[in-house]
Amino acid sequence: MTDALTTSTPRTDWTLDEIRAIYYKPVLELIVEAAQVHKQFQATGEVQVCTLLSVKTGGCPEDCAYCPQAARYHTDVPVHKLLSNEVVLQAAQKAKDGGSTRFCMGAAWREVRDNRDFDRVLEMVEGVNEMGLEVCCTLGMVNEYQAERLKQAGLFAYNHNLDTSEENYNNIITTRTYGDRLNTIENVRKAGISVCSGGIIGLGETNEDRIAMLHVLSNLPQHPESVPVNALVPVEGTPLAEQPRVSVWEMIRMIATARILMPQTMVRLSAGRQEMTVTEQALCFLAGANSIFSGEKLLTTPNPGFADDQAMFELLGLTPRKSFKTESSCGVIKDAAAPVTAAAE
Ligand code: SAM
Ligand code: DTB
Ligand code: SF4
Repeated sequence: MTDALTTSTPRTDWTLDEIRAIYYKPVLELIVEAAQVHKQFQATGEVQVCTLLSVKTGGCPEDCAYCPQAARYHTDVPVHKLLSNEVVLQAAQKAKDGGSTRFCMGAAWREVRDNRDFDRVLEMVEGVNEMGLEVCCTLGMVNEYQAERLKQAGLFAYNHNLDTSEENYNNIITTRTYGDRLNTIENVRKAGISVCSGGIIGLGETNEDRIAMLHVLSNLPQHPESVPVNALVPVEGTPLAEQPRVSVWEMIRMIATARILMPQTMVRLSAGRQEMTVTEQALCFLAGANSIFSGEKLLTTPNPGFADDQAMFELLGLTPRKSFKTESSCGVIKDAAAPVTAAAE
């Protein structure tokens, strides 16, 4: 096995056994190893701050068992049509003022359609981009042409999660396939947009499912530039409402393993922070997480606000990562607006 510490090009040929050997290490040993990889490939102490906004909420035709926005489940999430450009830009400004450098717009869509709503989202992308924020979207499936239009409008990153393993996928979502997901990721990659793809733990999956998902992510032709690790936020009315919360040690294991497998990727400690103490989050940063969502809401559920996160950064000696830094050696994202990270130098 090639040691992640001695390679400069990220490996995309990890075997399941190699991943198992990392994932099942004694947790403190795993944290130390991930911290070493982190120190070598990333600017330690630097954390990217992203903010989410749900631009179109609820009423989604899909059956994702975790999701409060699926029309078929009876949750308290109010349905809302596409927000106006003005409201979105105001929210983006607020995020920027709060110290966020990436603004991610989410829509409860199965897929992008070539209609007026998409044209309006493209305008939002242009507007947010002009504000100097890294603009990201998560709109469901996209084809090559739509990905290209998003790129032209100035989209920096696109989020489309694998969510879980291929084996577990049908227990969670039946209205689209794993292949559909991979296809969208490929379309985004082809358009030259930064790929953000990760998953959720706490869905009732096994450790083997988590390992299998990390196997797919780390063996994509190019690693995603960012990998969000979400802890399920169980929402009343969804089929997974009664799932027990995952322990922080499980988050740490996922984060550390992702860090070792994908050294140059931003690993995002995503949903689930609201329930975590600062000490627990510190362990996640130590294990290689270097990105968070900040702002009082994720898409529909509560999340720590800017002031809380600022206090946490001060306490832990963390600094927010600047906008438009090179995220990896993949060469997709090139922007000289700010110096590159120590890791990429
Ligand atoms: N509709 C689009 C899609 O499914 O790609 C974009 C929005 S969707 C809400 C984005 C991601 O949020 C999902 O893929 C899932 O990983 C995550 N997510 C949704 N509900 C969640 C929950 N209750 N807990 C944790 N993560 C969740
Ligand atoms: C991601 O991986 N997590 C974010 C973002 N990408 C779009 C979404 C989390 C959603 C949590 C449930 C909610 O707030 O609705
Ligand atoms: Fe719809 Fe996305 Fe929620 Fe699935 S995760 S139900 S596609 S909004």
